[in-house]
Amino acid sequence: MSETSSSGRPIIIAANRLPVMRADGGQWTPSPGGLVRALYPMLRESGGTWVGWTGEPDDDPEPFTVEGVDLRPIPISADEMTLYYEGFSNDALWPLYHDALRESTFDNDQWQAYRSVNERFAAELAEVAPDESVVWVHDYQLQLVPGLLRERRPDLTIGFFLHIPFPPVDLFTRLPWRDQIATGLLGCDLVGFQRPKDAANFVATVDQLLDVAIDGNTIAHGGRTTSVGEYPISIDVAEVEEIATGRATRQRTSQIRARLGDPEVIMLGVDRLDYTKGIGLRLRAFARLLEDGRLDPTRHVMVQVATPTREAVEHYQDERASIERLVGEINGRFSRIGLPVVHYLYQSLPYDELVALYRAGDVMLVTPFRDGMNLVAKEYAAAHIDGDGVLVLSEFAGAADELTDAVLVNPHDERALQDAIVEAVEMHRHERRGRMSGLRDQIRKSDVQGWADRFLAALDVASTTRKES
Ligand code: ADQ
Repeated sequence: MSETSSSGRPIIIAANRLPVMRADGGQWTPSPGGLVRALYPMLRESGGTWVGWTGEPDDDPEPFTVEGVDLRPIPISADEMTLYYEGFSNDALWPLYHDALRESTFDNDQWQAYRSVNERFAAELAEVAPDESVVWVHDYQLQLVPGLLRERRPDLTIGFFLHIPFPPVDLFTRLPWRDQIATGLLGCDLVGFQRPKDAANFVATVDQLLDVAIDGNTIAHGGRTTSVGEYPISIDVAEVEEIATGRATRQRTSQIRARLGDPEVIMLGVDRLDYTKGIGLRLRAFARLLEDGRLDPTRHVMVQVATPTREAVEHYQDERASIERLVGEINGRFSRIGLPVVHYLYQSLPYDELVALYRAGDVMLVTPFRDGMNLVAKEYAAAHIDGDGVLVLSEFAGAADELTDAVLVNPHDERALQDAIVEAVEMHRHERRGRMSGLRDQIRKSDVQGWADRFLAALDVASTTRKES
């Protein structure tokens, strides 16, 4: 880990959510998740701070400390949660940034709430950030924060990382508040994206919309510069491997296989229940393969775990209803008593259980229409310490740039998806092992700690460049 990346300066993280949750006894504990694990030790050592929402509407506790990290809650009301979070963030920006897979709602009240929550974050950051410190802002809910903060605190080094794709110019420019969002991001010294394509889309966007001069990955505007680059995020590989190696996990994996009736091939899907993830698509492909006799319900079963998410947003309610209808239809048609052919869980599972499932999965289906990165694909490869297992991966997931040993597929092409599933199911052991070894080599090269280190090192360079220019 290289705290040198920030030259020993304190780091302040801003994200929609704080990295802690209330345990059963009411005390705060760090939330599970790679991002928290990557950033927490660094914050502890740098005397850092995290600014974010507790996740409870109208919750406004005093600042507090967990394991040496200073936590600064930003209150968000129930109304703001509807307008800023469910509305502008997840019903305007999210679909627009994911290929406009659903129609965005553009509503001025939602925009005003987005702006006012972003202002609240910027005001808190301006107050807590020590002189010359480093502020790292995360994701699409907070795109105005860098600009608002730069106005108040020109001394700060400000970075931003977008976890989701940045759309092509023609989509982004649909946004009625496109200039404000683009200008907000230019408050940064460095804006980081998952893929080169996202960075290129952003550069083309500001070039079209704003008065800027572009030189490679540097954007000059109003007497300052902003650098742009790609920093593909990863997972805590060592942690997944450790869980996967454990005795309890091995036992649980065998138990899962037995409970599923010891089928020849277990196909697995693990996603937030989001319309970008292509869950219905893969279920339909599975059904078609059973119907055509290319798969056999007595030998091939599918497990789909879908995490509840954004349940108040209509597109999500529709997506859930459509997936659940599909699961019912497939099971009604192809299951036997006591042996469903699709096992569907609409639940969030503990990480240990997920890793046991990954290990049980012979074929992992990751088929999003569009995804910033997709960590599930990387977790699957990390969990397969046995060196076996096949990953079927959409070309439209950011992870496809790196995980080239997966069976890559265009999920919009139904026939190609069916063929990719059959290819994975029938793949010879030798080829499976060769591909899995390639996947595992790849993810070991860059874990989430390396990602954070690379971003912060580049941020350091970008802020030095800005100060010298
Ligand atoms: P997400 O869209 O949430 O993230 P993803 O990258 O797949 O998508 O991460 C999901 C995480 O949730 C994984 O770590 C997985 O283990 C966990 N998870 C999934 N289903 C679960 C379940 N049922 N129970 C418990 N945990 C579950 C956004 C972007 C992605 C980008 C990440 C990180 O949309 O493209 O990869 O941020 O930048």
